[in-house]
Amino acid sequence: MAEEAVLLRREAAVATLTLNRPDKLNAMDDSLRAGLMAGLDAVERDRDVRVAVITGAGRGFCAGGDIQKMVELKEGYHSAAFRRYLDAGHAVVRRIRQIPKPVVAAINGPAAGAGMNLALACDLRLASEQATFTQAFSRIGLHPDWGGTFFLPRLVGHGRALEIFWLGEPVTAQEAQRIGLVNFVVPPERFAEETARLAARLAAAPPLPMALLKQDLYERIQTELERVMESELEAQMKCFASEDFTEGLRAFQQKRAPKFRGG
Ligand code: T3D
Repeated sequence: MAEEAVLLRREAAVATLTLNRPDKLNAMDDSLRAGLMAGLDAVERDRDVRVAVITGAGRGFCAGGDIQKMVELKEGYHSAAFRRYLDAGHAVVRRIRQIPKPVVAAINGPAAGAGMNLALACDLRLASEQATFTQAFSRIGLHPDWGGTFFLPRLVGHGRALEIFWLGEPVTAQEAQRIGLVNFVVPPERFAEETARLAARLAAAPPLPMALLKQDLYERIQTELERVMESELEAQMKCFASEDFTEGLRAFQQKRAPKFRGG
């Protein structure tokens, strides 16, 4: 039987969703997106679960959209298929924000592209010192998605956000904490223990005010998030059709620097 793309484990009131494509640093594909949605649905349905934790198997958290999958989409060039693919990612973001329980990103290693924005969509972020955060989109000729253009400037300010988006350089865990991108950074050997400790603290809190606070804070900005995700989608459709995106994908696969010509 095929290994599940997202593992769901429940311990006391904490549900852990583990992204499980470790050989690809948990790069996002259809099975992983669907697994995340199913896991989040289960978290919402189960009255005994009070906290969800999203983490990655192996040495990565999530390397963003699967490059091979994007090559296939680009070769077939179906804009409707690409729109569905992007919509499915944005549905995960929406789900995380709407679940009336805390959702914690426990970032064990590299988080890149949509993987970084998945972490930003969560309510709190705890990172291992081995984690890195990369808005890798510009490196392959794409626009940020998964709500990244909404979340990142709100956390770190517009100037820093543009630097991170445009240069596409990895931000270390320590720097991420310094600029407000993550709440907690812990040494790798204490990562599991500290994740469990944070989740247990949240699980012990009174569920009703926790839920009402999340709803209250996010309701005020939900319309803006929706508007931003729609404009991300339109921008991404344009980038998807570009020659520079073809070059970005090719360069990643050939492990060389891309040469963008503006086409
Ligand atoms: O829902 C949606 O999916 C929407 C669409 C989203 C669009 C995006 O997310 S665009 C951004 C896509 N992601 C990237 O461009 C990031 C690509 N990866 C990296 O830049 C680096 O791998 C990392 C910074 C994440 C980590 O670097 P490092 O040095 O620790 O690892 P590595 O050696 O680069 O990668 C290890 C393996 O994972 C490697 O395979 P190999 O050579 O050992 O066979 C590499 O090809 C593979 N891998 C890494 N990222 C991806 C990937 N395979 C497929 N897709 C990836 N995104």
